[in-house]
Amino acid sequence: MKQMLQELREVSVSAILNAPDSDALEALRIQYLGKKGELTKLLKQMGRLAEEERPAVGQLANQVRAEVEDAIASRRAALSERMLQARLAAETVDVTMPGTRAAIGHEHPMYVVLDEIKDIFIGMGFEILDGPEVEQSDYNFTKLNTDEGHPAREWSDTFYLTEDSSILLRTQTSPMQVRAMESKPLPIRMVAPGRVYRKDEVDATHSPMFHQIEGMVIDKGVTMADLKGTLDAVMKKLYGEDTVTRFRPHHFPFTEPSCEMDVQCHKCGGRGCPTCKGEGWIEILGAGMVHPKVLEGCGIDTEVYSGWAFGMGLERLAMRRFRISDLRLIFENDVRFLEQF
Ligand code: 2U9
Repeated sequence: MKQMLQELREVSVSAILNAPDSDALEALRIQYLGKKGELTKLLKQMGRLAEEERPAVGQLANQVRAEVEDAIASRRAALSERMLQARLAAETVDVTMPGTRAAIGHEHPMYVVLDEIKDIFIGMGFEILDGPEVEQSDYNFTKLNTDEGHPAREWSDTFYLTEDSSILLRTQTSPMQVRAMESKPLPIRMVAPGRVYRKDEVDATHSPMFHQIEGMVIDKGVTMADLKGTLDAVMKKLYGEDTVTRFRPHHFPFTEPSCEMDVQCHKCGGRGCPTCKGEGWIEILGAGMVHPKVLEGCGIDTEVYSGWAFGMGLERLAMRRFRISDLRLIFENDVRFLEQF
């Protein structure tokens, strides 16, 4: 019996330690330790032994069982470690392999120009504000000294969202200046870029949605000289230090006095050429001193404070800068077009 147990120990431990995989190992466990296993069978025969032999054989049998169990545990650990290593080797990612690049498009030329303008104003101490494209008529028109009956408020020109004309798609980013005056402490130096909407038929120079950048300064003792000096400095930063500007009188409901600013044609130096359509000057923006009625409507004391504001269309600026002839190209977002800038 002792010899059989020792033989079983040798044969089983060697088979277990050489089991090729976990299935084979499990089969061996059942073969030796299972209910009908070889060790179990041997133990059942213990009854046939002489009384005095039983303790020693029993002890040996327990020792064999423990050794077989240890062998199984150690082989199981070795096999699972080997499996882990095999998986790690098989699933390794070679980070030095060239990847497949995702098509990420191209920055839009209009945003190239917008970013430059924003940087210039930030450098001058202005903050950039963002606001809703769905607005109240009050903020889009009334508070900007554009009362009911004004042609800009016509249903044919503006996208109204309610029958009573109280909610609309903003036609200018000016409501942001009103909101700033109502909510921010003075002084204010701000620019508001964003989308605006007007009922226009699409052609080479018109679109029902376009972009503006507007700006405003409110402080003590602000005059038209600040307006001219600041906008002239912005144009020199944008178009080069030799840029020449001029201001012409104009009319806007929300500014008084109002003006338009031109830059001298860089192509002909003001003599007149096809680029400036023979004018010598190219119109860039509208501006003016914020109308006292607008200031008062926002609760600002016009005895103490004054301000200036400007507005310009971004598409036109980008078209001029990159010599884009048709506005529709700006909105098509064809990557073959965008990649040229
Ligand atoms: C407040 C007070 C004054 C904003 C201004 C213009 C002149 C202007 C046009 C340029 C081309 C619109 O995109 S465009 O069609 N804008 O000429 N905008 S002054 O003046 C303001 C704004 C807000 C409270």
